[in-house]
Amino acid sequence: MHLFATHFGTYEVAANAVGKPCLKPFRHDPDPAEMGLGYLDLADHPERIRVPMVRRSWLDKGPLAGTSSERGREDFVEVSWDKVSTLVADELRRVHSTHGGQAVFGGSYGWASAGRFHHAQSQLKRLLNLAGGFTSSVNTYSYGAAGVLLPYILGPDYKDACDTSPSWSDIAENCELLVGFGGFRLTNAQVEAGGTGSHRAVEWLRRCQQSGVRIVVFSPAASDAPAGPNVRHIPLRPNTDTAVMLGMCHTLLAKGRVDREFLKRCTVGYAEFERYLKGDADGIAKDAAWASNISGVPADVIAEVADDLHCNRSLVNVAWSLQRARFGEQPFWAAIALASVAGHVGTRGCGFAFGLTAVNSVGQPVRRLKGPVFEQGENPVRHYIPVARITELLESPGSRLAYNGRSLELPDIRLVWWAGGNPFHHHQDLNRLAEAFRRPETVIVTENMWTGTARMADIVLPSAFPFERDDVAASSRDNWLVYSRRVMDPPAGVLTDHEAYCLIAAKLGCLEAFNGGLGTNEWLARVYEGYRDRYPELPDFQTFKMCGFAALDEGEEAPAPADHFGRFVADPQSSPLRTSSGRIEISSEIGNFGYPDIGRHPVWMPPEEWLGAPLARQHPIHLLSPQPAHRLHGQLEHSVASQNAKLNGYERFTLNPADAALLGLRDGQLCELYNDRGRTIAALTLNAGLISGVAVLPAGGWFRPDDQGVDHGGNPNTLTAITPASHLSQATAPNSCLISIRPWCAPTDKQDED
Ligand SMILES: Nc1nc2c(c(=O)[nH]1)N[C@H]1C(S)=C(S)[C@@H](COP(=O)(O)OP(=O)(O)OC[C@H]3O[C@@H](n4cnc5c(=O)[nH]c(N)nc54)[C@H](O)[C@@H]3O)O[C@H]1N2
Ligand SMILES: Nc1nc2c(c(=O)[nH]1)N[C@H]1C(S)=C(S)[C@@H](COP(=O)(O)OP(=O)(O)OC[C@H]3O[C@@H](n4cnc5c(=O)[nH]c(N)nc54)[C@H](O)[C@@H]3O)O[C@H]1N2
Ligand SMILES: [Mo]
Repeated sequence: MHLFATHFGTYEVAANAVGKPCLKPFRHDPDPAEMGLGYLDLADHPERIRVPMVRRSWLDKGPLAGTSSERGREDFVEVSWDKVSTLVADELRRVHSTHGGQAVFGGSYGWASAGRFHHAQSQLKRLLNLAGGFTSSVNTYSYGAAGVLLPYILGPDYKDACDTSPSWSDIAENCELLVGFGGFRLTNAQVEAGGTGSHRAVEWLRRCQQSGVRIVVFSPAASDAPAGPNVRHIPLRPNTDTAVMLGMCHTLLAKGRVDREFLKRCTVGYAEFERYLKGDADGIAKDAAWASNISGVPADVIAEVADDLHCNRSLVNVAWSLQRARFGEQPFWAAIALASVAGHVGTRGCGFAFGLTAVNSVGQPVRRLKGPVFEQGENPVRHYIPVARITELLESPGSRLAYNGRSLELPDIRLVWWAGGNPFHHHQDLNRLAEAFRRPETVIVTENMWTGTARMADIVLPSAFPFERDDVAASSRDNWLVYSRRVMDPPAGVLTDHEAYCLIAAKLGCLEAFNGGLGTNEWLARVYEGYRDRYPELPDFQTFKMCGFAALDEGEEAPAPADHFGRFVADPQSSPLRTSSGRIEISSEIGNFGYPDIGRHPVWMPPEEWLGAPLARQHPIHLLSPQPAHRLHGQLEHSVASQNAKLNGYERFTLNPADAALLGLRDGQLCELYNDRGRTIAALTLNAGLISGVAVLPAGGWFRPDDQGVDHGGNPNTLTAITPASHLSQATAPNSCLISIRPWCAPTDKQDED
C-alpha cells in the first residue's frame, strides 16, 4: 500500500480524476483526521521556498558588517547549493574557531514532520555536533512546567505527562466519575507526535460515557465538554482551577472525609498542606467560599463535586493547557493532592491523569514502540536553556538564569540555526522576539515554507516536504510503524535536510562521519531493523516496505493495561516511587530553592495577568490560545481546511455575545486585539458558550506584521508574555494574558470608503 505518514495520522496515496496524486483516509483508521487531506496542495504553493536564499546585505557585506537590524525587513538573493553550502560551512567554522561551540544556538525546538530518519532536529544536531557543538535546549512547550515538577512529586518515571494516565479501558470499566479541568478539546486528539495508524481517543471517551462514566468539565468554554449523556459543564475564570481544587480539599477536610490512611501510607507532607488549607499562617481558610470568590464557581457546586469525588470511584484529569500558564505547576500538583485526599489513587482507572485527549496516545491501552532514532552524536558543549527562554538568551548574553535549583550561564550567541520549528509561531511576545533575533551575527533557517521564522533569517535552506521523501514513521507512544513513501519529487532547487547537510558536511570535511557511509535507503533499513531487534514479531524490512505498515497487536485483545500506581499503593514499602521519600510528595523540597513563584506545597497565587489582576482595569479580557482545530500549529496554514476556517483570510476569535455588545462589536467584524506588547487582527465569532471576560484565539496563524507592526495573521503570540510559569521550570505561560479589543478599521480601507 502507498502510504504517507504525518503527525495527524496516516493517509493513502491515490490519483484524482485527472491523474494527479491525492490523499485519502487510511482504511484502517476508524477516525481519520481531515486536516491532512489537502497536504499535497502545498507542494507548489506560492509561499513554498524553492531555492536557497541569502539576505542581500549579509551576502554583500558578510556577517560582521552590522546589518543584522535589517533582518526580517530586507529582500533575499537566490544562490546555488554549491554557494550556500560554502557560505554555511565557512560561517560555522568562523564562529566555532572565534567564539567556541557555545556561541551557536542549535536548540531548534519544533514538531518538524513525522519520520524517524528525516527528523529535522536530529539531522541538524548531528551536523552541529560534528562541526564543534552548540548550545542546546531542554524540555517542551507542551508540558514544560509539568516536566520539571512531576519528577519531584511522582518520581522521574513520570517526567512525561503522557505517562501519568490510567488506560482508557480501565477508566471505561471501573471509573464512575471523570472530572476534567480544562475539559476535552477533541480536535486535539487528531494529533500524535510521530504519527499513528488509528485515532481512537474520541471513541474511547464515548465508550466511557456509554458504560456510565459521568463527566464533569471545568472550563471557561462549554465546547471543552463532550457531547452525549452524563456530561456537566461548569464554567470558571481562566487560571483559577487550583483555587477550585484547594476549595474541594478544604471541603473534604471540613467534613472529615479526608482519606488519612492513604495519605499516611502513600504520601508525605500532607500535614503542612492541611495547615495551609485551614489558613493557620495567613488566616485565610481555602474553603469553597474562598475558591468561589476567585473562580466564579458557586461554593455549593465546588462542595458538591468534592463530595462526588470522594463518594465515587473518581479520576481527576487536568489538560496540559493549564500548566502553560503563570504558576502552571500548581494545578497539576493540586490535582495530585486532591485525588490523594479524595482517596482513589491506585484504584484501577481512578486517581489523577494529565492530558486525556490532548493527543491521541494518552491512555491508549497499546504496547508502545520504543525504537531507535537517527543518532545525533555527542555534543561537546554543556550549555543549554529551558526551551522557552530563547528571548532572554539572545537579549542578555553573559547573564544567569535560575532554573530548577541551578544557575545557568547564558552564552553569547553569534549564530542561530533553526530547523523543523517555527519560533515566530510558537514563542511568546513575538515583537520582542523579533528584536532579539536581530542581535546574533547570523541566522540560518531550514524550512519548506516562508514562515515568520524563515523571513527572519540570513540564510534560508529550502527543505523537501515529507511527501517528497521516503521514511519510517512511528511514535514512541503508539503501536504503529508506517513506511511513508515519496509521492512526488521536490522542486529542482529543493533538497531533503539530509541531502543539504551532506553538502555542508563535505565542505566541512566530515561527510563520512555525517552520513556514516550509508544512503537513505540503508538508513531506513537500519532504523527499521532497530525496531525488529526489540520486537522480533515485526515482518522483515522488504515485507514491511511492500505492505506499508506494521502494527503491534492491532486488532487483537488489548494488552494488559498499565499498572498506574496500583503496585505502589498496594505496597509502598516494596514498590516505592522514585521520589526522595519514595512516596507522593504533597510537600516537596522544591520549596527550599527559595523561588518566589513556587513553594513547598500546592497553593493558589494570583498571576500578574488574569481577570482579578489590577491590569484587568486597563486590559479587561483574558486571552486563551488553544491548539488550532484545522492544522498542526503553523503547519498546513495554507491548506484548504485551515483556510476555510478563516473569514476572508483572517483568523477567527470567539467572544461571549454580551461582551461583544458592551464593546460595540458584531459577529464577523474584524477586530484589533491589543495590549502593551502588540496588536493583531482577527474576525469575531460570537460564542454564547464562552464565559464572559474571555477571548479565544487559537495558535498557529502566521505572524504577518505590517509596516505599523500590526499582525494580520491573527497570531496570539503577538500579545502573550514571556513571563515563565515559574523559576523552577522556566516554562512557557501563554495562557496568562490580558488584552483589549476594539473594532479594526484599516487606514487604507478608510480612504477607500471616502
Ligand atoms: N499562544 C500559544 N503558543 C503556543 C502554544 C499555545 O498553546 N498557545 N502551544 C505551544 C506548543 S504546545 C507547541 S508544541 C509549539 C509548537 O510550535 P512548533 O513545533 O514550532 O510549530 P510547527 O508549526 O509545528 O513548526 C514546525 C515547523 O517545521 C517545519 N518542517 C516540517 N517538516 C520539516 C522538515 O522535514 N525539515 C525542516 N527543516 N522543517 C520542517 C514546518 O514547515 C513548520 O514550520 O507551539 C507553542 N506555542
Ligand atoms: N488539531 C490540533 N491538535 C493538536 C495540536 C494542534 O496544533 N492541532 N497540537 C498538539 C500539541 S503540540 C499539544 S501540546 C496538545 C495540547 O493540548 P492541550 O494543552 O490540552 O490543549 P489546548 O488546546 O491548549 O487547551 C485545551 C483547553 O483548555 C482550556 N483552558 C485553557 N486555559 C484554561 C484554564 O485556565 N482553566 C481551564 N479549566 N481550562 C482552560 C481551553 O478552553 C482549551 O480548549 O495538543 C495537540 N493537538
Ligand atoms: Mo505541544
